[in-house]
Amino acid sequence: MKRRNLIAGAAGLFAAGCAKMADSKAGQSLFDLAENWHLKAHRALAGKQGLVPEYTRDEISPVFKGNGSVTVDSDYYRAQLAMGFSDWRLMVGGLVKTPLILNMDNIRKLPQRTQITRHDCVEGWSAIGEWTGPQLSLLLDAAGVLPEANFIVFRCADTLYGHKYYESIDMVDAYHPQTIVAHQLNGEPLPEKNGAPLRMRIERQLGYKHPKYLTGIEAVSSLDDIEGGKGGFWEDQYGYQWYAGI
Ligand SMILES: Nc1nc2c(c(=O)[nH]1)N[C@H]1C(S)=C(S)[C@@H](COP(=O)(O)O)O[C@H]1N2
Ligand SMILES: [Mo]
Repeated sequence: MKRRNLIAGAAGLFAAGCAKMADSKAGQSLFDLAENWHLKAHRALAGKQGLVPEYTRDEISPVFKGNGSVTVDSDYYRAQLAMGFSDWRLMVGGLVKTPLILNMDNIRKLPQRTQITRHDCVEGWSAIGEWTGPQLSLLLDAAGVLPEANFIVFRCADTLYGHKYYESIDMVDAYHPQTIVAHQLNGEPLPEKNGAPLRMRIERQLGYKHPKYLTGIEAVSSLDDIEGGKGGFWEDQYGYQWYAGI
């Protein structure tokens, strides 16, 4: 509850809309009940999860290569890049009580987690990097994920081989303590090739599950109607596994 209070201010400030359900008193108490039940279920899940190994600064790879999209081919992105992403917007929506729109400043002002982890790509390379950003659970709690949400979908700005990049994870990974919305790599703002200005780190999953150029976070009940229906770009186009646990 304390953690909720910590960011309640931020959530109020950036609320993109208001939840109709919360209007009536009866609706509100029902809502609180459902929400608290859901929150407790998520917390119980998070508590059971192990952390992946974290490394020391001297183990950081000298080069963290860019893979897949290494930029975004749009005027909007070029303009954003030129002005240091001061106007970039991250939407948090879908099955949530209060949709949020956050800018980079909002994201940098949230409590941060820094972790030095190993990235493993299915193409056969790995790299160790230090990532910084708020835990995804903070944003989800600020928006108030509704009980019927089963997955979190990540929307990206880039198109790869003619298709929009996107990804999705279950609630266990969404609330995992090492799942963060990263805006820094090795103490610097994210380089363009690594997903500037925002990319997910979902540390118990393979590289393709870490979406770069993040524009939206969406809580959904099912993945069937999202893009190709298999939960991600590689899953839809090339039959990769949706669950890519390491
Ligand atoms: N938006 C977006 N996210 C993406 C990709 C991409 O092409 N577009 N490639 C994925 C793959 S396969 C890997 S291995 C990592 C690469 O991250 P890096 O460029 O920081 O090395 O990003 C993942 N996330
Ligand atoms: Mo990858």
